[in-house]
Amino acid sequence: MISSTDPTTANPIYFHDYHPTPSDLRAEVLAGLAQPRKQLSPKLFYDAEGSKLFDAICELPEYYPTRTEIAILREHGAEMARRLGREALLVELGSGSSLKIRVLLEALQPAVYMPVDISSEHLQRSAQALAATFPKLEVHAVCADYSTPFELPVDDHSHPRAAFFPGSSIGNFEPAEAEQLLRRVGTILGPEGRLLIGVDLIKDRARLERAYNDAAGVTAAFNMNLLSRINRELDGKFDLARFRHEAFFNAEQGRIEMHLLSTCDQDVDVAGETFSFREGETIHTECSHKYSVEGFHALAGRAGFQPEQVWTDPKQLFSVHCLVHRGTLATE
Ligand code: AVJ
Repeated sequence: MISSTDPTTANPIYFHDYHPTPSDLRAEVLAGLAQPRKQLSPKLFYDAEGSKLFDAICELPEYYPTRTEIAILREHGAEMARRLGREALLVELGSGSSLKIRVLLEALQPAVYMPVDISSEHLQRSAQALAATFPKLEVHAVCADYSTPFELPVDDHSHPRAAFFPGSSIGNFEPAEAEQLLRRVGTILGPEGRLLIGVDLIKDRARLERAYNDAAGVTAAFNMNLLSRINRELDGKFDLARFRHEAFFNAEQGRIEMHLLSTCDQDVDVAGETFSFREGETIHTECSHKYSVEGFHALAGRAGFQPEQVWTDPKQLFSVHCLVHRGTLATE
């Protein structure tokens, strides 16, 4: 553990590095492209360029989730803070949008803030910035992959425990994986710990599809950047003019799917291997699951959480849930 000695912040930042296994990009890409239905993980979107494009997506008029969630946090922050309790230990899963966490920190004023993020640089930068604005806050930055099991670096149960998982990031997981992830969050929180989680709501197809097919083409660029990244980092030979972005709502599965569609029959070399594409064949790059309030409550219940309160916006676009961890039956 390293504690920062930055003289500009009164409060020290403790940095806990669990050395999340550096994902082997080459192995992952080759395995994904070798599948009968080609697929790549949405985690791979977020190189420096992809992270910039994602920030731009959050500003798009069609992409309602970010601004709607922030509005819900602003409107109901005080009530959320009462639910989560005074002097809390607040864990944030993914240290993403700094604006959301700032709104919550202001309302909640926790004793300890513990962002968990896989990217060491991003984590250290945002932890420093937050420590500077909230000088009374004890900050423990944890570099870890929250999609795999890990323990908190403190064993102190004197604070009520709370976790914040914004952005509908849970939507990237298949429902069974999402349940498993929530179970692990429950283990970290312990009995009576609370989870504040942002979940995008099922709504009319047109609005959902517009959010992933914006007029300015930023989402298309974000999706296509995965091919550029493979070209840059793995000596890939993707011709970007022969692929296009595709995003649609799969109503049966309740999710937006993003794909990269080959516009012709072609062979593409990547890292010394050749992959054939038929015209119209796709690489599936992302699932973004949407839930009704009831549907999400059912999932949370299976993971050992009991719904306490849910806040939505007037148009019912997005939901923020407060769930309390009750633990699961010993027989499970
Ligand atoms: C960060 C996974 C919540 O699914 O809406 C935005 C990512 N992809 N536009 C989402 C995303 C395309 C986003 N999540």
